[in-house]
Amino acid sequence: MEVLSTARNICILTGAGVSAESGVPTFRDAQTGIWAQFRAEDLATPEAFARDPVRVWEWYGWRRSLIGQVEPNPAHRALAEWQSAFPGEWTLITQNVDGLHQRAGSAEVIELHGNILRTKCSSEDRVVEAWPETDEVPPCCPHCGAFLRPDVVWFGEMLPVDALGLAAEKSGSCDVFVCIGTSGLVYPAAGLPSHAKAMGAFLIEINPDPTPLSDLADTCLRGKAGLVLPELLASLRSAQKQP
Ligand code: BJW
Repeated sequence: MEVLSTARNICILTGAGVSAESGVPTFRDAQTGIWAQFRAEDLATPEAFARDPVRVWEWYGWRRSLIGQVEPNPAHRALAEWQSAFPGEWTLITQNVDGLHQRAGSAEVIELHGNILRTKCSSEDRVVEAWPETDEVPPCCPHCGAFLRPDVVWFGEMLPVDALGLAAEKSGSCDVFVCIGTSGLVYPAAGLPSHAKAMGAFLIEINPDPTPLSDLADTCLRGKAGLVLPELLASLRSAQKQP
């Protein structure tokens, strides 16, 4: 694709679809999605944690162990290879909390919704690396005694200010913006593609299914990220070899 071979500044936004082929369920698939089986209001809001911290802590423990058993897939690896070979400015923004981009070798990943593998204090917001062994569920912050919680962004919570600011800045200055495996329903992340487009970027969507972003996109590549991205990378490499 010519626009990608000539781009100087590329910005990528990924969502749960990129990790689907690793075996991590997406959120909104009608059959297998997390929200098809669990209610977000019961598990992914500050109010849910206040009501039932044990349930929320244990549910995240289950998801963390699931993620611990999977591996990055060809989509994660293709993005890491693309980044390391790219001569210009490259930005990878993810809504995913699973750390699979980093495990595949991507650097400086902007995590908009946190990381499920980190834990933070529910009162002071600071990341806590270790806490005394305990039978308490959830365990308590060793500094202030408040419950510990996963370092993810729940509905109704602000996104990390630095990450969102950097994501908005990079989206607004790229030549090409590529949305991969996201339903484009959750804001403010879902506003980044239209921001990029309004600032002049060429918008590409990679997703097997249409989304609200599809009408805005200049090109839609319909297919699984684990197939489309390695093919795209191979065609960019062969275009580079042409005299
Ligand atoms: C494939 C594939 C394959 C499958 N290859 N593709 C403006 C308008 C309307 C509402 C709002 C608004 N602004 C804010 C809101 C409210 C809310 C929101 O957006 N709600 C909407 C759902 C209506 N937003 C918030 O609450 C956010 N906070 C906020 O705005 O704060 C403001 C504030 C101001 C002042 C005071 C306080 C606050 C926070 C949002 C946090 C989202 N959190 C979650 C959970 C993270 C933790 C956890 O994992 O438990 O983040 S929800 C979930 O959705 C998760 C995801 O990151 C996020 C996005 O989902 P994603 O990645 O798009 O996944 P899916 O499943 O939706 O889609 C997968 C796609 O992949 C599909 O399209 C498939 O087709 C595709 N696919 N296989 C490629 N192989």
